[in-house]
Amino acid sequence: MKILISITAVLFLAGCGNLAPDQSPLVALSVSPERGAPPLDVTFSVSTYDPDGTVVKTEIDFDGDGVYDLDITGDAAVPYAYALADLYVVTVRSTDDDGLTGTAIIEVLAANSGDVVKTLPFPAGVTEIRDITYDASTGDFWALEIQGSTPSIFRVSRSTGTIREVIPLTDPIFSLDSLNELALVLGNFQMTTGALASFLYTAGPSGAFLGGLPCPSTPTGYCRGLAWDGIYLWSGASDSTDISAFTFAGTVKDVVFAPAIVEDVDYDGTRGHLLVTTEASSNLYRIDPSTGIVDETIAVGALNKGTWDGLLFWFVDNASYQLKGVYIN
Ligand SMILES: [Ca+2]
Ligand SMILES: [Ca+2]
Ligand SMILES: [Ca+2]
Repeated sequence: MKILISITAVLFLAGCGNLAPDQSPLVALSVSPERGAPPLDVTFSVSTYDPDGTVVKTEIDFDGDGVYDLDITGDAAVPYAYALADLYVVTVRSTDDDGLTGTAIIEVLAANSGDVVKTLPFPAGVTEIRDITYDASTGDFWALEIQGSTPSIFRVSRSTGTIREVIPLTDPIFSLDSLNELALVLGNFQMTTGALASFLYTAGPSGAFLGGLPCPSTPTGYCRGLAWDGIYLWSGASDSTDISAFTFAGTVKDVVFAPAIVEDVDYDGTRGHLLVTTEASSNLYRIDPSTGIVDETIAVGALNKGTWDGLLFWFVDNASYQLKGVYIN
């Protein structure tokens, strides 16, 4: 269970006597269960404490709209029911006898496998995103964009969809082929090209071209999808249902088979599984790379390139100019 505790008080050392400033209340918040199918009954556990006074008010916003929905008296177990599928941000705020506040925030996910629970609009001016990849170090996405013949990679906020950073791919080699897939690998960007050359390209953090190699997952076609499992790159093929694991030297180490020609491949590091979309269906497949078995088939609807963020599978919807986060149980 995730417990978030906010500490907004400023603590002066003992001995400062009455020079110590007023201290804010502390709030501890947990929820059980954190996720499940709607209608979802949960119980929040709230506990508050004011180091130098008393907590006079505690209130809870169940749905993240900024409006507090309920006043709580003292420490409490608060039941609540979420009827609709969504990713809810819950805030508890306590106020002390000096009028200072402390807050704690927690997320509750009410969803069935396959539900789109979050959408983000494309940033202004962006009309096509080729692929996105999640960056756990920042909690943001990297997106590959082509405007005319000028490709760029940009970092976009997972919470708002706004652009935080743009990396132009100015080396002429990037404009020669159709860049398609994007993966973040050890601080560099790994991309595949389209039908022309079937290469994998590497760009450094500044966008400089660092090298390339022929797509190892197919001798005659091109790479479809690209994922990094911490040791190997995984990619599908345009001319078979193979999904191959290979090294940067191009040595294929393993092959599993998708249900159809692959659209995209990503890696769920929590379960150690591949997440695969295909051209032929609107399903998302969870494949165990050690056995090649499809462990789960999730009907999602229109799918395209995407990425896994540890909770949701996000895919690019170039028809509606949105990034869509799908819950997978
Ligand atoms: Ca206080
Ligand atoms: Ca509310
Ligand atoms: Ca992808």
